[in-house]
Amino acid sequence: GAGDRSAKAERMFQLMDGFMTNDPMSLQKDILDHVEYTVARSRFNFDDFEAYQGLSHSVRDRLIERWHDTHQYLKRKDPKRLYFLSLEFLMGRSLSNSVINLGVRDQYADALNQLGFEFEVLAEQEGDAALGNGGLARLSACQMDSLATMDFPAWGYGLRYQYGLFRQVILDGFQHEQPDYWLNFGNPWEIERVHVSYPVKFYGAVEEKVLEGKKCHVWVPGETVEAVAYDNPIPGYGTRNTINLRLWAAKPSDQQDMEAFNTGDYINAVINRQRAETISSLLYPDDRSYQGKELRLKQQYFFVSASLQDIIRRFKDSHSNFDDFPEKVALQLNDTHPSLAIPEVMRVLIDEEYLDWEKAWGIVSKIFSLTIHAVNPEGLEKVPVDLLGSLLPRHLQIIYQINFLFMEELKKHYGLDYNRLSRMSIVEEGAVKNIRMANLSLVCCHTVDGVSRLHLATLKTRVFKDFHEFWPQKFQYKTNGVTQRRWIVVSNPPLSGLISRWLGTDAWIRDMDLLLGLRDHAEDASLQEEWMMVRKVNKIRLSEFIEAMIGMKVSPDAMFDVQIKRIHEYKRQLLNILGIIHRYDCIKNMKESDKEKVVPRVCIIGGKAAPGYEIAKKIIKLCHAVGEKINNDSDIGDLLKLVFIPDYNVSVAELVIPGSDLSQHISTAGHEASGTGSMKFLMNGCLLLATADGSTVEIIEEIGNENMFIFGANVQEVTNLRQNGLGVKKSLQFARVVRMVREGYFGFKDYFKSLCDTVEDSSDFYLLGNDFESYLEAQAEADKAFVDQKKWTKMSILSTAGSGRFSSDRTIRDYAQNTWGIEPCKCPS
Ligand code: GPW
Repeated sequence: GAGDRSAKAERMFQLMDGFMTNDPMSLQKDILDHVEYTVARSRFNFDDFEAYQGLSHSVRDRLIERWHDTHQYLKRKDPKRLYFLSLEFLMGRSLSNSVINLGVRDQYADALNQLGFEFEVLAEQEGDAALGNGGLARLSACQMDSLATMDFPAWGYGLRYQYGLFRQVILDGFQHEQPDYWLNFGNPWEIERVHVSYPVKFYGAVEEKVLEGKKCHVWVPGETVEAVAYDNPIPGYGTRNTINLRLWAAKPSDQQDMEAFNTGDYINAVINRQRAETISSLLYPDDRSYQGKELRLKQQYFFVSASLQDIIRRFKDSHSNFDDFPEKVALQLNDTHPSLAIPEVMRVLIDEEYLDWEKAWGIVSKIFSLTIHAVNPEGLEKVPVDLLGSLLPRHLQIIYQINFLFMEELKKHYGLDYNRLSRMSIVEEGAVKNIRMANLSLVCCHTVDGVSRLHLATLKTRVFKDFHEFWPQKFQYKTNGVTQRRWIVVSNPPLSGLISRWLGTDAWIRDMDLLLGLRDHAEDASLQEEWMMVRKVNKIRLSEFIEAMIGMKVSPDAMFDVQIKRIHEYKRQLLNILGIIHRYDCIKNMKESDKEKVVPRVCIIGGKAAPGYEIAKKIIKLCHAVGEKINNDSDIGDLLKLVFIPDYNVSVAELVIPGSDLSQHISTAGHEASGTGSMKFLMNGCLLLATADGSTVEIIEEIGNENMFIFGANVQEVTNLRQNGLGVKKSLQFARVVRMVREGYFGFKDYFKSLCDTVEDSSDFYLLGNDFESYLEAQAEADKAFVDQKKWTKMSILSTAGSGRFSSDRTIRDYAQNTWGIEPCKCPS
């Protein structure tokens, strides 16, 4: 009875004091216990990896404790919750981030020292969780950190891929892909919940029945797969709140293939069952190009269906009808990838909860919001009607009905404006009929967010013009941000310490605007000196990494010039490489006496190309071919080096960013929706060389033009250039460097031909030729500034000082207030 329960709770609270203490003795005992009992190694003999395992299990225990407390508290308070649906989360490593957010880093470091281990060394044992491709996926991870830190009642939902993003291996300068079986050595950061599982249905047919005098739809599936939950605790910084990222894995369902078992084909039936697991087996590695693949659609529905069953079950635990659903549930779609959630909620409410269409629609139209990350129509998802109809027959019916009603509404408003109707229709007519997932989402979501101010402006005037005219109030933007916990505190401890000392507080870790306080000291000689020291330490660390990775020695006195991000034509890594060729050519043709004036540079490029993206792969090869030539040229020596960092990922970024002097964000204006890498560099005091694209426009407003190197055509000029034909203004210098590649100066003449063709006069869609001169000028400005180290350091301090706006805390607060309508709910500590 109730008495029993409160007695039990009382006893729990008494015991609590005995749990999880963080003094060095307890931590050591805890780590050793895990080495002995969890990892099952002898306490007298274990290596770094086993120590890492023991350590991470000890941290995991502390995470679980807070995670339980948070759930318990939220259950009692029952606030409106945010459910963040994303097909990708690029979490990277968890250990350092966890101990820092839990506030026990130093305690663990001491405890380990006494055991003869070093925290940093053990942290290096951890592999990355790479369940995502690039910016979109890392953004989800940063946002989860902010949601937890600011005590928002939020859950993340996604897929637990067995293979994360492929590993990039470079052979003879060519990219090869290798599988990332990241679960090989166990994953202490997840909690397997065998009892939290739901059946997910596919294929089959819809039958119409009359139940209690009402016409009903019954979906009889052709296949059922079980979704099993794996929970990943996400600790907030400076709070007890620890939220949950629930990832689903596919397992065979008990309902699967019963006939085969009954007819005695035991062996084949078992083998067949196992195939269910392929649904969550791999992450699609294509960044922003949509292929109409059935498995991908299955993944989308699988995670959407399981998540919604979970969300609705939780709601029904404490509510007897759906009237309050919109007051308790906000569903956020991270791009259109989870947009099947819309027809799925309609289906569940109508077919399983027996609400009528109007009532169900009334709920659906209040709960969904969407963030769009794409700029172009090519980036928007379309699903062939045949594919959708065979996999999810009932959903196709519902989508058609939504579209029918929407078209009626449009006709009332615009009359029979056929062109407009066909542009706005959810169904795209043509040789292959498609469902436009963006149109479906725009019709059903109460709010649609862009990821920067410029991005929203572009959406309004281009791809979503019609929708914006019809529903202007639906459209907002929330400029992206990144979490300073991972991108300063975890990855750059020396800078973190320096900032706190100079501000006299570490409160900036929860309130980034406080960094503005550094402005007052930007010209202070002693801050500048400390600042340069910290930067030097990080550059030395980076040069050691480069040497260990590819066996090349680089001088930490050179300017480290970095471009790391996915390889894409629009991001213009090719412009960077052509600029490097130009620099090489100049040095090569220089009088010996002039060489003293050259600012030595180490150019660093890193990033993955989608496996099927031929041109991107050629860019990687070109980078290696050029590097081969430059790095072995004795005329050049230390004046110029070109390094390609293989297998770029989150943990590599954590090391490279703090050690960079200059970073490049040089997309053709109008093509980068936001960009978030730039924000990480900015926080770490790295200067930006950039085009006026995406969030850079807003960075300029915070930092000032004079503290950055901005170049190239702006969005308006790009539009004009394309309208008036390209290649109007092409420099001789540009023609020369392209010719060098074309004529085989770096070898592989035939192979690079198609790459050169992409920037040839009339086909230079991304305007490399047009922007080249201005790019070189910006680079020359950077050289000039670097010579004056005092000036450079001031610019660097001002970069960090002005980066506060680009914390994901600011983004999330804005979403909470203006899109989701949720409030913090702080678990007492
Ligand atoms: F296709 N982004 C991404 F445009 O990483 F939707 N993957 C993607 O598939 C797409 C976008 C999409 C990136 C944007 O390119 C970048 O500008 C933005 O900062 C990031 O998403 C986070 O919003």
